[in-house]
Parts: sequence; C-alpha cells; structure tokens
Amino acid sequence: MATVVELTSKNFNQWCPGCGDFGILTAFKNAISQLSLDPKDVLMVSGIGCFGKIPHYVNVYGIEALHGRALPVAQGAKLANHNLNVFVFLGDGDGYGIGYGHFVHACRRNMDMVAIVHHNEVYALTTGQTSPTSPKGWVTKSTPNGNLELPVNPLATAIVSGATFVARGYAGDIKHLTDLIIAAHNHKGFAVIDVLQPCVSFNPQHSYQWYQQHVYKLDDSNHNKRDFIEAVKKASELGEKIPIGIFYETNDVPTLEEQIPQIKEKPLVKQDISNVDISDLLQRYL
Ligand SMILES: Cc1ncc(C[n+]2csc(CCOP(=O)(O)OP(=O)(O)O)c2C)c(N)n1
Ligand code: SF4
Repeated sequence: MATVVELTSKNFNQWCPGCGDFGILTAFKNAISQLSLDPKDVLMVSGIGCFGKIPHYVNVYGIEALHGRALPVAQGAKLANHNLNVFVFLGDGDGYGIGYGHFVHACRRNMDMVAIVHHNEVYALTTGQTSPTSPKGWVTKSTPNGNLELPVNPLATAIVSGATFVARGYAGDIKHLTDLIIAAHNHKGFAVIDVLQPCVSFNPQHSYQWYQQHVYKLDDSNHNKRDFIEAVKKASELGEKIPIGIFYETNDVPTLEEQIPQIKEKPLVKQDISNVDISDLLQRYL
C-alpha cells in the first residue's frame, strides 16, 4: 500500500545540499526566536530565485512576489499594517538587477523593515548566468568569453541612497549573521543586510573555504559606523579582504510611516471603513 507523506518545511526543501541559503534560513529563524516575535506579526516577502523559496520554510506569513518586485509588495503591506515586522528577501540578480530601481527608492523612503540579500554573484535558479555582482572576467553560461562588465557596489549604493542601517553578513557565520539580523530588526528604519551566500552548484570559485580565508569582522577594526564618509569608503573596499558587520547606522532620519498623520493612531487595516462609500470607485474600475 502506498504511503502518503505530507510535504512540510521540515521534510522538503528544494535547495542543493550545502547551499548558503540554509545558513541564512537558520540565522533568520534564530533571530526571530531570540527576538520572541509572535509568528502572526511577522511577514516574509521574497522575490524570484533559488533564495525566493525562503518564506516556504518558516512558519510565519509569507509572500513569494514577482522577480525584482519584493520591495514594493513589502512596502504596501507595511503601509497597510505598520505593526507587522516585515523582512524582505532579495537575490543579487533579483534585487540588484531587475529590482535595483526599487532598491534605491526603498533606501531613500526609509520604511521600518529589514532587507536581506542572498548574494551569490550568479543567477542560480536559471542555472548559472552572469548577475550584476559577478566579477569582471568570469566565465558563465551567458558570458562564455568572460564577463566584460564591472560589478555594482550594493552597499555603497544603499548608503548614498539613504538606507539608515547597512551591513554585510556571511552565510557561513550563522552566529554573526543572527546578531546582524537582530540589530537590523531593532533599528528603526530601512535596514539592508547583504549576505555573502555560497552557491555550491554555479559559483564554485567562491566556496566556503574561499570566503573563510577572505572575510574579516568590522568589529575587530576601529570602523566608525556613524561616519557617513568612512562608511562609503569601507563599502568601497573591494580587495582581497572582505569586511563583514555594520558599515553604517544613523538614527537621525524619520521613517516614512511615522510621517503619515492618517496612520498615527492605528494602522490602516484597523481603521473603520464601514462609512466609506467606494461604490463610485468600484464602478469606475470593475
Ligand atoms: C520578470 C522576470 N524575468 C526573468 C525571470 C527569470 N528568472 C528567474 S530567477 C532569475 C535570476 C535569479 O537570480 P538571483 O536573484 O540572483 O537568485 P538566485 O537564483 O541566485 O538565488 C531570473 C532571471 C523571471 N522569473 N521573471
Ligand atoms: S543552485 Fe546555488 S543558490 Fe540555488 S539552491 Fe543550489 S546552491 Fe543554492
């Protein structure tokens, strides 16, 4: 007789064994449990890519949005209910390619949410094409003679675009990444964590072993995360050694939500709309 096995996040995962996405998932689960967040108050929004499956594996609210469009969806949800703890998951292809415009505008908008970028330097779900963060010269399926373009600098972009918390983590250091996610959540404003994520199938050049030899912690240097210019300079440090930690943080900028008088008392979703007549609108658009 056939046995029916219910597929749940506990017994089914579509990522390759050894994928860095597992480290990000573990750090995220650690962070929300250490923060004692009630699952009903947590929303995960992702884009499309291997990383985009992450909301499937956590028992909170989740939306897998369109490729590059996770940030607009997350911002809409936050505007509707600003009491939600919103975590947005992007890929380097998703967030720094097709979604880079949304990324810049989310930074300057400064809504209170955390964006976590699975940065594996490649389009992995589509089986290994060059992404906006692939190093110059790399041979991939889409650049058989080597990538001619220079990579974007997402951390410097985030800082100069107005993000109020900007950090880099590494999927192979789960404790450090957990602490970064907690700090990003505790920050009031738009927090970006770019996470170095080994893709064991399509980016063998940058393996765990390679990262282990190249990353160092900003906490072990005398970096001043409150200094804007120093943060931009640190984010432009693209040599042999790769800093991880908090590059920039400021508490001087109000969030978008707190400047909207209509939602000061309570979130939109809690407001009584029984007296609002929308029949005209319905007639016009439906
Ligand atoms: C509008 C649109 N364009 C292209 C695609 C095809 N597509 C799916 S995933 C992907 C790239 C994913 O790369 P990345 O965001 O880096 O995530 P990864 O798979 O590496 O985790 C592309 C181009 C799509 N789904 N939708
Ligand atoms: S292809 Fe790469 S990013 Fe996708 S699941 Fe496999 S190891 Fe992870």
